[in-house]
Amino acid sequence: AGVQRTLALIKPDAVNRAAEIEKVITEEGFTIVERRQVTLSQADAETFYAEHKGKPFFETLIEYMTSGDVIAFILSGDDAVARWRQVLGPTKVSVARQEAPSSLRARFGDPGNDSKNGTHGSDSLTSAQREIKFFFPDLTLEAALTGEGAKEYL
Ligand code: YYY
Ligand code: MG
Repeated sequence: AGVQRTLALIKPDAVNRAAEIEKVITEEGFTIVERRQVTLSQADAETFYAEHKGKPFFETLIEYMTSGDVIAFILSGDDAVARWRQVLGPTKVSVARQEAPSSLRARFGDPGNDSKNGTHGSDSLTSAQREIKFFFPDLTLEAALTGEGAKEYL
């Protein structure tokens, strides 16, 4: 797939373990191009997760995502979109612990609450472009995707 950029998030409950998660990011060969810690408003969270509006878990998810800061990253690397999803593991922490015990969601998620799975990753290049723009609106999309003018955290 070549070099891609993807949007990674550390969700509220896992922010206190950001150092460990960032270690995994770099050990897995991704470059952190941009990093930003933010508090999402209700409207922000609803926009970010608009595709899930109306689903039974939506309200819980929005409440959770606004319960504390999140840390957003633009990650760069070969086949970054699919490879970051692989590092995350399955959506449900209980499943992740069974099927991918070394995955981030197995390690940093809360198996008691499906919303609290620790980390997020864009599910496609199209989503990555939308999500990068959402968290880093001050970068032009081209800069966000090519790295021109971007900071590198190495
Ligand atoms: O893309 P991914 O994060 O792996 O899962 P999605 O199906 O897009 O769901 C987004 C988000 O919603 C998920 O990370 C946790 C939460 N969630 C939930 O609370 N309960 C579910 N049954 C499914 C998802
Ligand atoms: Mg998703």
